[in-house]
Amino acid sequence: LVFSDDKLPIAAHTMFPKGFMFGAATAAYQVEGGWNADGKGMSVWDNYTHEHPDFVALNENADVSDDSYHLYKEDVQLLKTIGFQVYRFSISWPRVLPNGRTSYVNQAGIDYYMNLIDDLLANGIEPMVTLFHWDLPQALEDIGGWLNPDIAQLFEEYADLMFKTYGDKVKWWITINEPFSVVWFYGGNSAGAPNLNLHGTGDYLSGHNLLRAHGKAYRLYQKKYSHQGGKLSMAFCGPMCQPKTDSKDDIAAAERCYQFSYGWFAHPVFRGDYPPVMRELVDKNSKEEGRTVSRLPYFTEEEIKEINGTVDFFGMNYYTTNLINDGVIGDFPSVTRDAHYLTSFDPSWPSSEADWLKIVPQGIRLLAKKVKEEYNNPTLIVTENGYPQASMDDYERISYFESHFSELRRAIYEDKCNIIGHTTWSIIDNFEWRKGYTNKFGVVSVDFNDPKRTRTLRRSAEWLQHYLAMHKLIQ
Ligand code: BGP
Repeated sequence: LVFSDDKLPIAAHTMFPKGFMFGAATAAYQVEGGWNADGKGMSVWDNYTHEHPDFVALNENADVSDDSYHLYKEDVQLLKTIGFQVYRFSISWPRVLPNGRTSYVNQAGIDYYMNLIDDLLANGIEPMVTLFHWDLPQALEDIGGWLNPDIAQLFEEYADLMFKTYGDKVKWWITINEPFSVVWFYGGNSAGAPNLNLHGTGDYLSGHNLLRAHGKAYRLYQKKYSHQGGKLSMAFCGPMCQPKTDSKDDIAAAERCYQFSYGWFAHPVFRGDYPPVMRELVDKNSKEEGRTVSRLPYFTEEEIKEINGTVDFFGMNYYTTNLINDGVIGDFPSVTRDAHYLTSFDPSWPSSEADWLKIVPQGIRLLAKKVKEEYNNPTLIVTENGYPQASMDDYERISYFESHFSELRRAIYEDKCNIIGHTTWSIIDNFEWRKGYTNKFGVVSVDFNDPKRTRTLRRSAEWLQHYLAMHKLIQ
């Protein structure tokens, strides 16, 4: 595309503002493979998929996956070809610290990420690094994982090493990816490893320690590494919670749904404690169950000081919207029982190849607006957003991006949300957790039957290439 500035083919307001960053995202366990290469330790996902192969669709695991451990240079070239400016990837904690602890460092793992970062920078792509995207070292799961309060300090020590090693090159850090997903791996809806079923207790306890870990890592960065000038956040998640009807009860239920997902983690880091409605309901239910202590732990004064004000931007993962109404299923303790809401989909929302992902573009705008109102218009980056479609002619994915970009621009121009970037999930097809390789989120397809894991651009990659070229013209 060669347009000179004064011949921009489309009106400026149909584009994103100057400086808006486009990128793509992946996570270590989902793309790297090399599960035991060069001294890497075992993660909970390695362990769980080996011990329970039927946990994942078609009994797959990510032992090899995209083999990005060996083929990362191909990924970087793909990012460059499409025109992405940012690559959000995660570090595998057990690849750099096989036992989870800094007492033994795997130099080959350290080198791998250094090479990846250097290759990105050499190609003009900015790294955005997630420290924990679900592949906890098995050695730490063996001592209780996120249920063990000691994990906060172990995470801080791991983060310290990462900031020290990569911090002069990495300016964007995400401590924890989707803490609201992680809690289900302990609280039980069989979503992921270690797949514990501690309903209504393990979820709150793991969430508590995730927040403590994040707080410690943030404070450490402030104290020791602020000269590096980086920005830190979490990648928060949930569906957009839309009231099913206009009734007062459903509106309140949708609000509870938000506070028990995004709010669970965002409220503490922006405001210093759990959302009041969460505190109130879990305390009340715990009492009614005859417990002397609440299932939702309390932060100490010191922890509140440590956690309050520990995000430099809001990392927002948005895929879809749920309809929410007031109601409850079951009578045993659980998060959804505490939150007292039921979910459904509007039958008019088109479905994707993943049953949980309905296409609701306006949800991304409504969610951004909600975040603006809740936390005083923070800087916001859409850290994940994407669509599963296997076809090489993936026009539905193009339409998904087109419509979501359009709603995001409305959030920026009309609602005045401070949104500065978007990273697509994902650059390549990868191991989608329990769905294995059956859901394909890549704008680039990968042939998993081919030992070379050949990567081929889909139509959506070509569309993005043009879109991003256009975006660059106004920079
Ligand atoms: C997000 C995760 C990603 C990615 C994505 C797609 O929740 O952060 O790692 O996997 O969901 O969804 P799924 O893998 O469930 O199909």
